[in-house]
Amino acid sequence: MLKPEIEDGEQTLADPQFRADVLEGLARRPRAIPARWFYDRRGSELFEAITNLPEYYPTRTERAILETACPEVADIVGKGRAVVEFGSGSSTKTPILLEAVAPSVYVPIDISGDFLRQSSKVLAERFPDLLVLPFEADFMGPLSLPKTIADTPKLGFFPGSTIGNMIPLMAVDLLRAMRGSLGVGAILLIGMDRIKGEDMLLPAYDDADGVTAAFNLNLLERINRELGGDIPVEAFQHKAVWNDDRARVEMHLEAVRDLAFTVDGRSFEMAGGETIHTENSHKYGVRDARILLRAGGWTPVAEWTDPEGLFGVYLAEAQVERPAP
Ligand code: AVI
Repeated sequence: MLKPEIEDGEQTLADPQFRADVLEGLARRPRAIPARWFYDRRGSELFEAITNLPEYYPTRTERAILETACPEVADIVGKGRAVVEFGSGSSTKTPILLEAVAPSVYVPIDISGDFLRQSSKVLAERFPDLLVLPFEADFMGPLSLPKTIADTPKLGFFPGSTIGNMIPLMAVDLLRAMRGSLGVGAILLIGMDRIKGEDMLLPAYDDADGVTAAFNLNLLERINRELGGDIPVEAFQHKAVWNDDRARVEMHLEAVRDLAFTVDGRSFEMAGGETIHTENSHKYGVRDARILLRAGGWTPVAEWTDPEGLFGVYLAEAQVERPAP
């Protein structure tokens, strides 16, 4: 049993952006709340549990690919780069890369300062000779990286297919922003989950033990706790669907009956069967991934997959732009 972050009855000070996103998202049609709000302490623990589920193939598959790919990455990019990881979290994949490319500096970027300091400490202990410079920031916006690494060639690292949680418009914006932060000549190592059959995709987002359901429903519990809501959580069910047109798995919270609730003093009504859209997880075929990278200003230079072709890891370079043929 995972321990809840805050005991029942205790209320925390809400992030104003969380309040705004929830109130606006519940009022609009279709209703939708950004997936970034899943990750309070409990949500992060549940996500960690998801990554170990038998149905959730992406984490173990990408880790296995990186074991093979990282020594080859080192051959291509050389040693001594500054590794900049976007949304470092508590990744178990980072040591695989650090072992292989022997960076001079490691810069993990994360919006959650606590999490960042904790995971940086663990890494610094494991790599005592490595300079670790944690950087607390929202990597979706423009970044000015520490001056210490201004003249060091950069290797960006963005594993986990987190790019898939953005609609393509935002994904391209992010790739361009990364290019701007890391500069021309930088290299990016990025993971993207591939398109595959629903028989494999849907269980990955709707597991038999209900961990993903708990992860999704925790958003409602967080709203109740932090925004003074009275949403009847038991009247919602987790739903995962494959949207073939957009090549993405969508997660929704579906009202199982007509219901009414308040959040932050605002009243909402939902009919039975209506949903709140909570996450998109886009999947990219090999060519889709290459086009996405190029649209974001990155030229693919190498790629790896697993024997079943479930997941893709791509190495791309921020080359000088050549807009016309
Ligand atoms: C973090 N992200 C890449 C996960 C995914 O697969 O889209 C989040 C997740 N949602 C449900 N399960 C996992």
